Amino acid sequence: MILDVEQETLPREDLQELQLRRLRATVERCYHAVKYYRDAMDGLGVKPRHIQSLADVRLLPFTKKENLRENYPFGMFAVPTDQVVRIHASSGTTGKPTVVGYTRRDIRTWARLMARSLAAAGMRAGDRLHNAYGYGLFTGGLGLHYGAEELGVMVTPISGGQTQRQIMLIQDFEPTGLSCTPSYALNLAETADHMNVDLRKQSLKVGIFGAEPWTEEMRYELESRLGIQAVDIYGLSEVIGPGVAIECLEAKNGLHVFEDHFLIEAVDVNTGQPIPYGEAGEIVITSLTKEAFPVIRYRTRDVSVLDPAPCRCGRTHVRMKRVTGRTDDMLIIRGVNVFPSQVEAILMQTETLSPFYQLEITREGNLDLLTVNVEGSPPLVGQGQEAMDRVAHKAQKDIKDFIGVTAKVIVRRTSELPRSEGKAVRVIDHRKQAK
Ligand code: DLL
Repeated sequence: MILDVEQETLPREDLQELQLRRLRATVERCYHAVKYYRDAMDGLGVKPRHIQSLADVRLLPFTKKENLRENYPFGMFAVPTDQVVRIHASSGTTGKPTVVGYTRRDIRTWARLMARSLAAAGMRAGDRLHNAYGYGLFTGGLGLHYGAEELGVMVTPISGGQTQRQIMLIQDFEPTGLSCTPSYALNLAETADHMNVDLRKQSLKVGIFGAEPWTEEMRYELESRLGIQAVDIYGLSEVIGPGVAIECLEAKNGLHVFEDHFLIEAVDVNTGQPIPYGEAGEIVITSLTKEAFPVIRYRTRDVSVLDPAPCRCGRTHVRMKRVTGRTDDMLIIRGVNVFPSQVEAILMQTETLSPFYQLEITREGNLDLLTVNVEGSPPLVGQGQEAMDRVAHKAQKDIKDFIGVTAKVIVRRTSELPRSEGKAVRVIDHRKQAK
């Protein structure tokens, strides 16, 4: 059984009709139930009745992370708190977290979206999911969990950590699906190697990886080390959690956005003006069915490209290219913009390097220095320091040639860099810590 398949293959016109109906209802509700939205719309002179077509969404104000923070904790809720049955929150490295709420119906909607996500990844009732996304305020664990149960999949709610034990349980419970961050999947693969367990010979067939940027090179690495097909899943707590978009197993080429529940736009990061299909822009999302925490034109700060071309899987929903990173994760090193994932792609093309890496930024005088720490593969480390330095030098040159940024590459010995249990920390910015 593939759930709600008729929603995913709707002709565009029917889909847009549904979206408009839902958009109008959402705007109406936000205007009357949330002071923030009413004030913001009044400020622009926009009333709910002005929304006559989907393009009219552009009349509406953007919502930014700071607007959610200003209304901490429950000020953005569109229902009384006694109708809220669940809270999640994004970690908030600086100050207070961003709190989001769900009604009973929201939880149901989310579970169905996640069941559809798992179905798109090829999972079916009777399958088994090893769910190593973190449980707690983070939406990953419970999001995947409810979706698995909805689809009829047996789920192991293992969360992150205790990695050796996870390898044992994968052998014993014989899951067909693995869900976790790509960096944790790599940690699992390495731990299995240390335990002399060949994960390729185990039951796993599909990996559902997301919650952080990753590259095609990392996909190849994970697929070959785990003996699986890996698909990319995208979402954010402010919008619902995971369940906003996922790649289909058939094409594994861009993430289908669940457009019956989310209206998606790409805008210019600086001007907020719409960006045409096919060009990179900041993803902006309006929820179409959420009750407790609807969002209007939420600026995700994630950069992607939208592609409306039909997909071989038959879905008509627009696809977004994998997210290379958040605008606020973008490093500007001596005037050159660089996302950590671009560095990842280059490191992973170098066979003698391992996929474990971390970037450090320091300031010397007026200059920002980017240091790329990456572990060598065991055979390279075995050849000694000189060989490691040679590979470092080559990677440094590749980074300069392909990204245009000057970096210092240091090849480290095995296990010198931290292993991820959830979202990997890719950048340590000593400039910020010094402030
Ligand atoms: O990471 C929700 C999630 C859980 C998605 C499990 C997928 C799987 P937050 O903690 O609020 O929510 O972080 C959201 O993570 O704005 C992106 O910057 C980043 N992100 C999420 N998925 C991807 C992805 C969850 N597939 C933020 N590729 C988002 C790149 C991603 N970045």
